[in-house]
Amino acid sequence: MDIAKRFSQNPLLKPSDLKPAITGMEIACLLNPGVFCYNNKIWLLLRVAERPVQKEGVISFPIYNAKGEIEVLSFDKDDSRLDATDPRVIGYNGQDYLTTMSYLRLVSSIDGITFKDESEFPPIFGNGELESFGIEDCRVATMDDGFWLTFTEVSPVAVGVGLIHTSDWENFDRHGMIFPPHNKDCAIFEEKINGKYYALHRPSSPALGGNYIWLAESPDRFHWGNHKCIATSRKDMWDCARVGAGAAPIKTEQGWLEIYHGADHNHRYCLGALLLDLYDPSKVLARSKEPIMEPIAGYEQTGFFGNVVFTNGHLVDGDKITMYYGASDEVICAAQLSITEILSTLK
Ligand code: MAN
Repeated sequence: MDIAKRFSQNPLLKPSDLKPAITGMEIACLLNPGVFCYNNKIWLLLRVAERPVQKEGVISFPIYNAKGEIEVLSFDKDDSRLDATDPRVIGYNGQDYLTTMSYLRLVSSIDGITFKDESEFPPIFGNGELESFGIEDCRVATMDDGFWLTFTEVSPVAVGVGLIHTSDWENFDRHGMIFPPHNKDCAIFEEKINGKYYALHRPSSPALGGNYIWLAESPDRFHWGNHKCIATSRKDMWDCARVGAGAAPIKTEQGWLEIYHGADHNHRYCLGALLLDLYDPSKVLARSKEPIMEPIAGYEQTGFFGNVVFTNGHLVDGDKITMYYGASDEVICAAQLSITEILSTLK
């Protein structure tokens, strides 16, 4: 059952609301923001996906070249070596590329509804070989020693998880790739458990196994080990093809509550919940049988890549979760959920 109360103002942000940050590009999509509070304001760290304005008969997209400069590649649409069936990915002659280049960008708000561009804060662009196709879907863990950003690094050799630390959103310490390929959807718990840091992450195993949610622990957030698989995809269910963590788990009296995404074989993305033991988060106490949110609004069904609700950021105030999410991989929306109500669906 869908229990998300969508904001009547949705979508809160669409591509035309912002100016492209890369010269000569247009914004194709706004996606999946990280969320945090800073300086008495609510902030979204948006994933912005840009590409050149598309010309008739040609598909063109940006990459970073070896010198770290943006370069545009173009293929004729009728070239038989081209596979452009998925709007997100281009296959050409055995090599995969992305149709857009993603980077991270800050917007802020007083009321959590109207967001304004924060152009005095620099966007975070992909940097170096492992991010030459861009960076995506950043989770922001707010901890007593600053903000810990985990995001997807994309390049021709891999999809993995990168880590950045910042305290002021102007100076960034890049710590490289913390979860090697193929891995994404990494959410760090915002406090230690039994003296250790924990994170959810999503490796993919191409042979045995699949796209499952794992738990890892760390003494310092840079070195991760003791990996355990805690949630697999489930045959014939709404999350039968892949699952992945959303934002940092929410501490409740009954356990750590994690809102995660699951997709089926038609790439329909819904959200569900996991409840993890407070003292041993590798123990799954409960899991949604049915989604708690499904793509049912028009803006969630039609867009750059339709039938998607995808979240990796929220604010919690008592029982109330204000969840920000990407709809149809194109616009930014928000919805409210009650922790008590989510927990009651897990009984
Ligand atoms: C993947 C990621 C997300 C995206 C979904 C739906 O999980 O690339 O960023 O929102 O697919 O396309």
